[in-house]
Amino acid sequence: VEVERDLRRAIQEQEFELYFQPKFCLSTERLCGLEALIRWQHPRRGLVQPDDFISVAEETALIIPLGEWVIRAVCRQVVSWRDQNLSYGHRVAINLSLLQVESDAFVDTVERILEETGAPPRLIEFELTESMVLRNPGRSAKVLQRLRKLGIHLALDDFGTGYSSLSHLRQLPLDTIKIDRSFIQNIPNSGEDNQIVRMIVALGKSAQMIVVAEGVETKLQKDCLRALGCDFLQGFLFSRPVPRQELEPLLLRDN
Ligand code: G
Ligand code: G
Ligand code: MN
Ligand code: NA
Repeated sequence: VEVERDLRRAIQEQEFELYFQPKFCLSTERLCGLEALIRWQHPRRGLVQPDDFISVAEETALIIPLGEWVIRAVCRQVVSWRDQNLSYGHRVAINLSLLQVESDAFVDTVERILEETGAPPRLIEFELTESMVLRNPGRSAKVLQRLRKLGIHLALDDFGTGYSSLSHLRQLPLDTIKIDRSFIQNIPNSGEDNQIVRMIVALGKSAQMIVVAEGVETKLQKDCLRALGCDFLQGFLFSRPVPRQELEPLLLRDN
């Protein structure tokens, strides 16, 4: 209850900030996209990580206004980078919660934010998890199709940790799959995990999807992923999530 009140106040006071984690393209060896990750700049507690407040926001439905703030902030940021000639063309991924996707107003809200900010939809990506889309596959497919029609890219996050059947996956209009970091952790030493990654890459390729590896921390993992045919990687090896001020020099260098 305490946290809920605090969170409600923080949404009003706009105490949140976006960090950005770059993605790296294995073929061009360049930065090729970003994931937006929310942080709470708390007046007393300092920087609070999402694991410490997203679940409360979900339980209290505050994720609806908070999630809307994230989408609007990313859209504004994309436009601001374009106007500064910084990083025009790097897509920014936004994590969604189940409650957002299940709310009736979601797609309309997204459409309104795109219009209001003038952000090009092709520079926006939504990340959803398997459990989110499989709870109600029929309905999810409809929501995802509407989003995709707007021109937004769609990614399946933490892939491999859920129970997606291939037939369900094929019915969803996805552009990208992100291999969960638990499968990346022990490559190249674990033959079993190498095989799993190889299978996910093959699955993604067969559906013309971009395959991203998450949680890449070592050069050995990177080389292994390149050999396995993965497209992009994301992880501490290339960059941690960083605030805008630290990101912009990287974008400039990349331009
Ligand atoms: O940034 P970090 O790696 O600590 O993120 C921890 C978790 O919080 C991740 O699972 C991430 O998906 C989630 N998360 C980060 N930002 C957001 C957000 O804006 N919305 C939602 N729903 N989840 C987020
Ligand atoms: O669930 P999701 O994939 O959205 O979570 C993103 C989270 O993963 C963020 O909290 C981010 O800080 C974390 N992360 C990003 N790269 C790495 C990495 O290389 N290693 C580890 N352990 N965590 C990472
Ligand atoms: Mn994510
Ligand atoms: Na993930």
